[in-house]
Amino acid sequence: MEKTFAIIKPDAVERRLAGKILARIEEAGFIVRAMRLQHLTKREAEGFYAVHRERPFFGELTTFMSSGPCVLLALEAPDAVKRWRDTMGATDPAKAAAGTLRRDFGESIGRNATHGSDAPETAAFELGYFFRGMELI
Ligand code: FUP
Repeated sequence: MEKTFAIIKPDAVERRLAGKILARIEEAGFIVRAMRLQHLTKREAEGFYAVHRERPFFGELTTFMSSGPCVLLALEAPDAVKRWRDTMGATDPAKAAAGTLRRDFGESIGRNATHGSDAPETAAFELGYFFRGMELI
């Protein structure tokens, strides 16, 4: 079993899609191991996305991610990192495959409903950024 880190982003929580997305997560075979609703501060969003700080969309991204509450999740499944990326689909909802969460629920490349770690090392950093060890046993 592997763990990955996921976010139901502010655009989806605001549109009351968190329940539908959680149902899709469970139907896709993931076990929810930790979960919390949290309205990130701008600084917390900047720390989370620090790898993107030189990108032109960094300001917009961190303003959006701190614009309302998110659902923070630790998901477990065999090959969870890749499986969750496949379940979400491509970053841009217009390019995401049919049946993926971003295709079904994303509004734009920025407001794309969900986040998922892109590699096991990233998942370790991101899980540790938001959850304490005791929450993940
Ligand atoms: P992903 O791993 O699919 O979330 O995509 P990236 O790591 O490339 O980008 C992180 C987030 O930045 C995306 F979820 C949305 C945002 N983004 C933009 O707003 N504009 C872009 O051109 C690229 C990404």
